[in-house]
Amino acid sequence: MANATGLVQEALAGSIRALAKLITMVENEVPGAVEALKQLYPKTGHAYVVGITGPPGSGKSTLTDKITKELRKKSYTVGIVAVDPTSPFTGGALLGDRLRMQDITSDEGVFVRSMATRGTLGGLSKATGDTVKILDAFGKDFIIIETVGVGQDEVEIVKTADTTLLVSVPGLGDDIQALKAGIMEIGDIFVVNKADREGADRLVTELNMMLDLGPAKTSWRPPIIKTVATLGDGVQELAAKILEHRQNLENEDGLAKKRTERVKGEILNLIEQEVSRYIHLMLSADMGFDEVIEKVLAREKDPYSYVQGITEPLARYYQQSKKQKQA
Ligand SMILES: Nc1nc2c(ncn2[C@@H]2O[C@H](COP(=O)(O)OP(=O)(O)OP(=O)(O)O)[C@@H](O)[C@H]2O)c(=O)[nH]1
Ligand SMILES: [Mg+2]
Repeated sequence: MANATGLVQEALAGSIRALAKLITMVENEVPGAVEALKQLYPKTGHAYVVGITGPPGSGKSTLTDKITKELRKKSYTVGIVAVDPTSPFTGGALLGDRLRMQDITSDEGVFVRSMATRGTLGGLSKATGDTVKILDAFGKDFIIIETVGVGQDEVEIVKTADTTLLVSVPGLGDDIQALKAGIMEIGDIFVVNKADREGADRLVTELNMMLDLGPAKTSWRPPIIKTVATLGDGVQELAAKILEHRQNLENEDGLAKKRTERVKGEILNLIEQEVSRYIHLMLSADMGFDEVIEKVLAREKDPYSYVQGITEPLARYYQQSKKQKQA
């Protein structure tokens, strides 16, 4: 706890070392992490967050590297969070990403951090969200979250993003199938990477057909951009589309709406987490829980009354607030 304030001050003054330490703190959920986040929170809200998701090996890191270079040309600073929900270690993923992002890691306007599974995916998405906040407070103009996969779980991670890029590549066959499984709607921009391979145009056509089938919710029709990330082909156009999407969101109030929803979700999540944390603390502390189980088993107690006893303060708080509101 003691050094949270010190680290926050150092980070806000520009210390990369303090920044990295703060991220490790939230990742490990050590005491003091929440204190640090509390202090950093007022400084957040400036960064624009871009999510990049797609199948393993589709070129997300290579794209991230190239997009970052485009943003740097415009003098934007960039934070990168590479999330790998499938890997229990950061080691391998980290090394690979470092190799692919070699020149940007030596650029002081860029900060790269890799994260891998720590316990639950829920924990990972929380750590990612917290890391984004720290990078935001640190002053990064853009934050790119790279995450592998096209499943519902990864969608959680991507929810932190203002603009989401869905990467696909020709020749995967089941790629379109995976996209159908309910994640098409999270894509603001579709990237067909490895366009040097056969089948890129067919994939573009297929994606277009699927977009036609989907509901047209807003004025933004997700564009489909072909890229060859390794050569940088199409990346300039892709970066321009990201900025265009941002402009569109700002014009249509979409950004404000997105951020309102995000804050709402965040508060609800925090409440749930805290309540569940205390319940588990209570149950693991020696508070006669075993005895309660015995009594419930013996039908001397019913589980409902026991739970009501525990949640009593919350119920009281609710009743009080309701009365105050009515008065
Ligand atoms: N031919 C071709 N190869 C590419 C292209 N983009 C990336 N690659 C190669 O594809 C491989 C995977 O690229 P990455 O950028 O690591 O892909 P990723 O999606 O980040 O991979 P994971 O993070 O492991 O899921 C590397 O060997 C890249 O050099 C491309 O446009 N064309
Ligand atoms: Mg990668």
